[in-house]
Amino acid sequence: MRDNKQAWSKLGIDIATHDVILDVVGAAFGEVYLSQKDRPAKMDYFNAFVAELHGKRIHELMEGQREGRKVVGTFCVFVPEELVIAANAFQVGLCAGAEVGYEAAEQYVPRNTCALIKSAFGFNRAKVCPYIEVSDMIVGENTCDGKKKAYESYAGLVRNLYVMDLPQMKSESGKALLKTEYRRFAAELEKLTGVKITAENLSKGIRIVNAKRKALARLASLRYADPAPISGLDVLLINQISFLDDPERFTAAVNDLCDELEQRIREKKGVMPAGTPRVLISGCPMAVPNWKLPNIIEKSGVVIVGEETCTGERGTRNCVETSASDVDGMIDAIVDRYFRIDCAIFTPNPDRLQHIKEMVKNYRADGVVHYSLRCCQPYTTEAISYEKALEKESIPVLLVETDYSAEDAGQLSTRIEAFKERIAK
Ligand code: BJ8
Repeated sequence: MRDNKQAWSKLGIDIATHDVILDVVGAAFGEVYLSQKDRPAKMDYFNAFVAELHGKRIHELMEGQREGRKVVGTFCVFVPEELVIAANAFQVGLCAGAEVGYEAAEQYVPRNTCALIKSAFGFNRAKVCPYIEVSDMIVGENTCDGKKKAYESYAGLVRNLYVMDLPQMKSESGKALLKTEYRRFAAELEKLTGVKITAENLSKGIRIVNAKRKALARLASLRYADPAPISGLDVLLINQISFLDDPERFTAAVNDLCDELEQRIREKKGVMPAGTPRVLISGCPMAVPNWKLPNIIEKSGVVIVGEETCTGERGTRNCVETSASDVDGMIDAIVDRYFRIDCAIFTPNPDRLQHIKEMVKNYRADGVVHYSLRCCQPYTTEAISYEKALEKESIPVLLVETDYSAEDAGQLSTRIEAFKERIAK
């Protein structure tokens, strides 16, 4: 019998505060997720994962550590899971999706820092994220200014912070930098785990992560259908879980769900009626349990059919090419894949706008809700020119800037209602 509290105590979790947070997340999950109508039955796997968010998976990671494996915690989709798996380590995304420990966080980062960064500090200071505490190494990355400066203080708060430099331009020298950094990361992983990265284990890592991406791409393509066979809320949840779950088990669960969705499409069974206004969400990532905006959108009778975010297609599209047979060639193929991620930290960043347009077409979206976290310079800045460019092509856009608090929920719902009127067929 698993004893969660014993495991959390071992990790130094503040049990009392953690209990309160789990209660709040559990209640929010019931209200946001379990209240949805006509959910696919195979969502049960993902519901169960949430019920055990800090339980079963943490035990698995700790069990792995007892067998000598290491845990690598991350905050960004630029960290190549293929290398982590090759080094026989676990990769997990870290808690950064709720308003927790802000007062303590503001001792390290300014008040007007985006919610995601503040939350990462808050979870650490409040000692309520077992994924942070179980990590043998945490990877930071030089992406936006907020993150890159924040890691300077974060380094003093966690056991083993490793910072990866990342390019800011899609140039030859930018790509060369990414190659250098992925090789340096591979060497660091070898040092951490004592496992040499070989052609054999790296091709296994590539195969596992490619399979996960293919399953998510399959799921995404099923959302072209009208009526939409699954809600945006559910797909967001699946994407959030993809950062935590065992990749092979997760892939099987997603493929299972896709089988059910294909059947639903044949039967024309949807989560909302055919003809419901459809939107694409584009912008900042939504870390678990940040479900605020999608919940407001779908509760207003608009269905989300795609996510151009790092907890959506930006993070999962494109597989690593598999023709290389040596480690160097495989790392090159990994670089090729990741260098295509069109995060707003790149300048200029025309691929992202192009991708939004393609998604609008493929998913038959009636409009785009652009979501930025307050104080996020890269995404709020791109939002301005993207709105103009999309509206020029008659794609309606709603710009939303928000955070993790519930304060603006009423105002957001009013704006979504008005947007719904605008895009209704
Ligand atoms: S690849 S989007 S996961 S950096 S919201 S912290 S950008 S101020 S999260 Fe990201 Fe990697 Fe890019 Fe994706 Fe800064 Fe903006 Fe905050 Fe952000």
